[in-house]
Amino acid sequence: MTSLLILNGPNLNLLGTRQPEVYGRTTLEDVRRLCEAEGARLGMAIAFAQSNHEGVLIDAIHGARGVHAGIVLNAGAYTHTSVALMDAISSAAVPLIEVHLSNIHAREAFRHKSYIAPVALGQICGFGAVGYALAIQAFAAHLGLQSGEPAA
Ligand code: CA2
Repeated sequence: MTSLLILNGPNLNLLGTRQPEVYGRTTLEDVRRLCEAEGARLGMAIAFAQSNHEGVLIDAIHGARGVHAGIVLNAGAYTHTSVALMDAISSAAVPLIEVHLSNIHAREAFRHKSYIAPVALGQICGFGAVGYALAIQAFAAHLGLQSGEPAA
């Protein structure tokens, strides 16, 4: 079965517990369940991980090669700083979709820069946890999988 890795970066373990005005009340466990449900609907296995450590995220990206058909990455604040993550994505050569809960382009200027975007298939931001489901749908289309829904 086609498999996707959903990878979450620093502080996202706190989702739903702090700053609900920015990130909502959905927890990371809720996001995991949403991703697993969307994967099941579209016929894809979902692996889900979170780390606060840049090197652990890099190892996960390297380890995805030959194991997962794609990666959905919310790199958190490393998005705006990490050339190392960008290089890992380039060298692993596993298709990747960048996701953010918030609309990073409507926030502080330092969040407008993404080191991930140039090496990603695309970026989804501003739709909260739904963005993860949209990224899984985008992978289903990109990989040429059936939606599971009867044609209209
Ligand atoms: O909007 C996103 O998904 C972000 O990746 C979230 C990052 C932020 O640095 C990016 O600019 C945009 C922050 C993740 C921290 O998550 C928290 C969640 C709840 C409480 C505190 C932090």
